[in-house]
Parts: sequence; structure tokens; C-alpha cells
Amino acid sequence: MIRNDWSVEEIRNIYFSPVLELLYKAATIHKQHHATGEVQVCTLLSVKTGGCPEDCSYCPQAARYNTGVDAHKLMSYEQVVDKALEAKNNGSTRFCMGAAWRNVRDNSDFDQVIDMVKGVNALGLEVCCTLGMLTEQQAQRLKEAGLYAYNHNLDTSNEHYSEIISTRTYKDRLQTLDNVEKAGISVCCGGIIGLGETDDDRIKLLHTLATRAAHPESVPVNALVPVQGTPLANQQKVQVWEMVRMIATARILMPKAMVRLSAGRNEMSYEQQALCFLAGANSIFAGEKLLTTPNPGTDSDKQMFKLLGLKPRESFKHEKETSTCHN
Ligand code: SAM
Ligand code: DTB
Ligand code: SF4
Repeated sequence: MIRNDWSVEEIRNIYFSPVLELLYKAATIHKQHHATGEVQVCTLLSVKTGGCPEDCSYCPQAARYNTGVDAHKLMSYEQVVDKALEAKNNGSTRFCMGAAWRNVRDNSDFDQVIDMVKGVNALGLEVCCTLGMLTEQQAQRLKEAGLYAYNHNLDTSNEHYSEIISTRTYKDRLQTLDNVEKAGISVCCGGIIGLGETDDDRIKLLHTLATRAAHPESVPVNALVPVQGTPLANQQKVQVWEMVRMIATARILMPKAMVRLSAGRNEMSYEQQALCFLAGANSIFAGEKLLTTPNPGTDSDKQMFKLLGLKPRESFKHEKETSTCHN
């Protein structure tokens, strides 16, 4: 049963249950709703890197921090479509294009992103974008170009948000999520742990996600990648048990969502990642780089899939298309 009426107290009880009990419950729910041997492989590409005006204290792309990430222009259509093809050939079924923008503006860069969405869509990949805040009209344009999903994270709890970002509000974020939903685009929304938040902040973030009228179709769980030059460079490393609690609780609350084991995998062993898959994670970002930080390479992930007997999952888009063919 899918519920949207979880109370914070119920979530707290799940989150704090003994790890083995939590894992068992999450794995059981995962098996009821998904093929447990399958993990979706997604590729990220930073199409517009650095120079961002926002002050997200975790982010290497914020212009105000000296992180060694330079500001670049938007990549060309050809470069992006080449990268998407390479990702497809490496087994990815979803391709996510990221831009270090505060929000989308109606200019020629946006026109170019619209073309990229069309080009990547034509390759048969699920196209996702993460471009910052969007209006309803901009979301509609992306939808018409063939955008499948939009990533827009809430990152942490409403209460902790202003400690992390001062240049926009939680409400701004929620507004974009509504605009995306209204345009009929699949919502990808999650958070980061390791920002100095409390367990209660994590629980409240999960509460916000799991009590939306429609759960996000995809929930990325990121561990902070601490980057020199950002205000959060010296944060304590996230422990695997924290990732496990977060992933398992997300899985139990939002049984049908794809729960994505996102940033942080470069610091995790195969055994630790296996625990996250057992907890209900069923998607990863593949390729040597996330947006600007390192990620395990394709060969290492292929080896992990072989060791764990995992198969890359077909795209939902493909599933939808084939089921339409049969009807
Ligand atoms: N500018 C757009 C935005 O903020 O929505 C899109 C790109 S932004 C880099 C996408 C997401 O990456 C952020 O919402 C955040 O959750 C995640 N992220 C950024 N830096 C990170 C870091 N150092 N560690 C983990 N996740 C990070
Ligand atoms: C998400 O939740 N994590 C990805 C994706 N959505 C866009 C981004 C992680 C970025 C990590 C820092 C970097 O590589 O710059
Ligand atoms: Fe800009 Fe996005 Fe980084 Fe924030 S997370 S500084 S909005 S690129």
C-alpha cells in the first residue's frame, strides 16, 4: 500500500529501528515492488559547469568559493549527444544533464538545452535535466522537447535549509517541484546527508518527500562529497550506516520510487554498496565523474555488478514504449 500520510513520529520509529530489522523490512518491501537483481545505471553530464551565483555551502560550482572549478560556457549540442551515445553504449538507460544555474532563463542557452533534450531523447534514453529553478512554462517546454524527468533536490529539512543555502528558500524549491509535476514530468527529488544536520533533519526531509500528494518517482540519496574551498570542506565523513538508514527508510516510505545511491560511492567499498542495495537502493550514477567530483569508473562498476549478480535495468521509457506496442 502506498501511503502519503506518514507522521514524523512513525518515520522516526522506522529510521531508528535496529539496523538488521530495518534492512529486513526495507528488503522485503523492495522485493514486493521491484526486481531486486536489477539496478538502473544513469549517467550524469555537467553541460554548464561552474560560475553559479548561489551559495549552496556544499557545492564546488558556486562562484563565490575557491574550489578550482572554473566557469565554462554551455557545451555544444554535438559534444552532449556524443557523450549520451557513449553512456548508452556503456549500459546507461538514463542521461542527466546538469547546469550550474540558479534558475532557467528564456534565452539562447535554454533553446540549446531544449535541442539537447530532443537529441538525447532520440537516442532512446530517459532524459533528465537539473537546471535549477523553473517556471511552469519552462517546464512545459522541456516536456514538449521530450524531457522524461527533472532533478531538483530539497537537500535537507526546511528547518536546516537556511544553514546551508541563503540565496533561495525551501518554498522556492517546492514551487519548482510543483511546476515540474504540473507539466507531467517525472520528479527526481532527494537530499544530501553529512551537511551537519541532525537525524531529525533527515527524518523531516523524508517526511516532506513521503507526504507529497505523489511521491517523487526517483529519490537520490547523496553523501556529501566534501570539496576544498567550500564551507563544508571539513565535515565528518558520512558512515555507511547513515546511508543505510536513509535509504532503507526512503524505501519503506516510498515503495515504488527508484532510490538512487548517488554521490559518495567513490568512498564506498563493494560491500558497503551491497548493503545499500539490500536496503533498497536500485539505481546508481555511473562514469568516472558525477558533475565535477570523481565517481567509480565503468570497469569498477561492471566488476561490482558481476560480483553481486546484478543486472542493469531497462529504461522505463523503453518499457512504456514496448507496452504501448503490445496494446
Ligand atoms: N544548479 C542546479 C540545482 O542546484 O538544482 C543543478 C545542479 S546541482 C549541482 C544538483 C545537486 O547536486 C544539488 O541539488 C545537490 O543535491 C547535489 N550536490 C552538489 N554538490 C554536492 C556535493 N558536494 N556532495 C553531494 N551532493 C552534491
Ligand atoms: C543528485 O542528487 N546527485 C547528482 C545529481 N543529482 C545531479 C549530483 C551529485 C553532484 C556531486 C558533486 C559534483 O560532482 O559536483
Ligand atoms: Fe549552483 Fe546548483 Fe551548485 Fe547550488 S547546487 S551552487 S544552485 S550549481
